Amino acid sequence: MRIFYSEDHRLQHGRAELNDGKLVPCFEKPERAEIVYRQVAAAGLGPIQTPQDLGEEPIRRVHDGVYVDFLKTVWGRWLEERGDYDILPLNWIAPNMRRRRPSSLDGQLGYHSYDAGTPITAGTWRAAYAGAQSAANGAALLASGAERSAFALCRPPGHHAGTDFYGGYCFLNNAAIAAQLLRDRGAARVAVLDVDYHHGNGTQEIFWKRGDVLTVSLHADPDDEYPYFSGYADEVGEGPGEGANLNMPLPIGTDWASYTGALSAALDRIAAFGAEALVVSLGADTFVGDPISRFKLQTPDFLRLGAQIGGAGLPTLFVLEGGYAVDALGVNVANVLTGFVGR
Ligand code: SP5
Ligand code: ZN
Repeated sequence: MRIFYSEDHRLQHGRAELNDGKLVPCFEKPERAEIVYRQVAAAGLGPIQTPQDLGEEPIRRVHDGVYVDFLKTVWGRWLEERGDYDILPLNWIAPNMRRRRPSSLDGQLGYHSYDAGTPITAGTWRAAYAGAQSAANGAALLASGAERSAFALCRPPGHHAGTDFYGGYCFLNNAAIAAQLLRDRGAARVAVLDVDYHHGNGTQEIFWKRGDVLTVSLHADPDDEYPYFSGYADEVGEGPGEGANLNMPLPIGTDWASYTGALSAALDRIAAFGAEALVVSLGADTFVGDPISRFKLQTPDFLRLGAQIGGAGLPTLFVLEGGYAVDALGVNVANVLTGFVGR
């Protein structure tokens, strides 16, 4: 299994996010990718390489150009107008307000975001860009037929980022970029399976009206968990995309015994769809020890999770998403990949 990793992820190191009414140190921090790197190397999972630069085109295939330009330039504008501290938005659009893009910095920050937990720093664009390149490289490798599986060790994560918005620690939707690249390089139908604890609302939004990319997400019930306003079972897609989105909200406290049945149903749907390639949004925040999540998967369960996904028999790209119990994150992620390759 080929692994793609860029050290540029370190350029994203936000100081604080808003949690329980306090600014607390960011859960999404560089140590996450470092420990995953060490564990996949230790597990002998495959050669690890720095991604080739495929440019902005694969990113612009799923993200709005105005949004990409905003991400590239917002730090410079902020530094000049405000100063050298992390950017957090503080104004959003309520119902009956206008979805009109203001010219001001604060207006645009609110327009392009949806939470106060996702700081933009000096290196955010470069880090997110490098992560997107890892995902695009993994997809290109699968599309070439040279490998049946790959792992994009992306940081920051991506599945909460939509066409023109960021949030949930995500700026560029790495999994969506990979799925689109697989489509562009010949796969007629692609499935995205999201096993992160949180609903992959960005991925859902990007492919909402598309019938060629099936999006399936297993996650904590949004009635009681972030992102709250997306991820319900009755969200099925629209137009040509109707029926090509499947949400499986699961109760707080879900353990492997109940998770595996839901995963089996998700994989059945992917098989019925006729996907030629699979992108897995791999969050390990379903782990019992995760500091911000409330599922109960144990470390050996991640081997089972990987093996079950491997049973689908599809060319598969894993893309790293969440997981905040840093000490266990490396082993949990490596276990998924080890289970998948069948060792
Ligand atoms: C990629 C990913 O996993 N993003 C997750 C973003 C979650 N952001 C909201 C976290 C709020 C945690 N609040 C926990 C309260 C515990 N008292
Ligand atoms: Zn998550």
